[in-house]
Amino acid sequence: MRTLLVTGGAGFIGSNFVHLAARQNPTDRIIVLDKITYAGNRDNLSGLDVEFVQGDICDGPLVDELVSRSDVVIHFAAESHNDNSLRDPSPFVDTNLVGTFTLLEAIRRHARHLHHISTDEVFGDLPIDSPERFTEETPYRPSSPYSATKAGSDHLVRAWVRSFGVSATISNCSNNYGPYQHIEKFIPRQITNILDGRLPKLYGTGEQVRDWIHVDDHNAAVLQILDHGRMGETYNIGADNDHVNNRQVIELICELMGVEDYEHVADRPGHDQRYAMDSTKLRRELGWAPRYTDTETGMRAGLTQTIAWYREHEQWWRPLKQQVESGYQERGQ
Ligand code: NAD
Ligand code: TDX
Repeated sequence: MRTLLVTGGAGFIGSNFVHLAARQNPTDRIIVLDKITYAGNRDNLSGLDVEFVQGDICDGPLVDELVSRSDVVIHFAAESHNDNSLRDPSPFVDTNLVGTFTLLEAIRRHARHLHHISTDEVFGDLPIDSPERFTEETPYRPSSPYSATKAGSDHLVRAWVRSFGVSATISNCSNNYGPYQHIEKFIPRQITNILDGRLPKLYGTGEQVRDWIHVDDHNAAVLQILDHGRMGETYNIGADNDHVNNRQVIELICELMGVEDYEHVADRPGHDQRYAMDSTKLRRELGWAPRYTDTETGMRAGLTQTIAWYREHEQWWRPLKQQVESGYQERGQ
């Protein structure tokens, strides 16, 4: 029996992880540490037998006490939205850098294991038509305040491994979609726009490519790495969806929801063009494979399930909708 400390476990990916981990390993104890920022929701964990602590990963004494009672820390907590980081980078520096540093120091003191959740965005972007993919060896070249602070947090983890012998693994995953994703993000924003009678909003021409992966596939990989990953190693996670651009995703959502129109809105400044992950290492070493694979089968199935979830959980997203859209409207998006 292990005790898992899950930071950011009331957010999108973290709460899906807690649901999956509780199902897969019912004897594990789970503690969730979450500040409940605008992106967190305690109800995402309702019905689960977890210890929930509302608090900040930058709070040294609190983090120390929780780490001392845990065997493994799975670190999801972050400020996660690029558009917000362009408006105000300050909480990104606090949570993503100072928060990760605070956790690492507690993990070092108590000799626990850390799994750090990171992103493909640390590698920067590729040209739209490039056949290349990011590997674990690709040099870091982050573009936005969000991705720069995530890159910094990865560097901190590797430095603590090398300098202090901390036990840690890192995973860098591509864009996730699925239930409980905040409606500021691309896919749930468009689904809830349609449910709310608004037009879906595509930034610029929509040629940009994101390597979409269903959140359960991401979290299944994290569980594999926790159980079988090699100490100090990094694993890329991706589902080979790097042939689908934003325009095609919005058109697929429209098709699945029975509408035709969407509108082009102001582009994101410094918009990353293409992300594409090479997850060969994870597949070869740990035998992981995504269940939701290419556009025609996997992504269509994943989006259908996600659309149904937002349809059935209007009470979850409705209170957020007006404020999120007003914020975008102010920026012409
Ligand atoms: P999210 O914004 O939905 O959730 C973040 C959670 O962290 C929220 O519950 C929030 O309350 C909590 N939090 C924020 N600041 C905190 C703090 N100082 N102390 C404690 N809790 C705090 O984010 P997400 O999309 O679920 O992303 C989770 C992780 O996965 C992040 O590290 C992100 O960088 C990474 N990631 C996300 C994606 C994606 O597509 N969403 C892809 C790859 C990696
Ligand atoms: O309304 C929109 N219209 C639109 O065209 C929004 C919100 C986004 N977009 C575009 C911008 C991106 O090219 O869709 C793409 C996806 O946008 P986001 O959902 O904001 O994701 P992205 O910026 O790619 O970052 C995501 O993936 C990597 C997560 O938010 C990060 O946390 C993760 O690290």
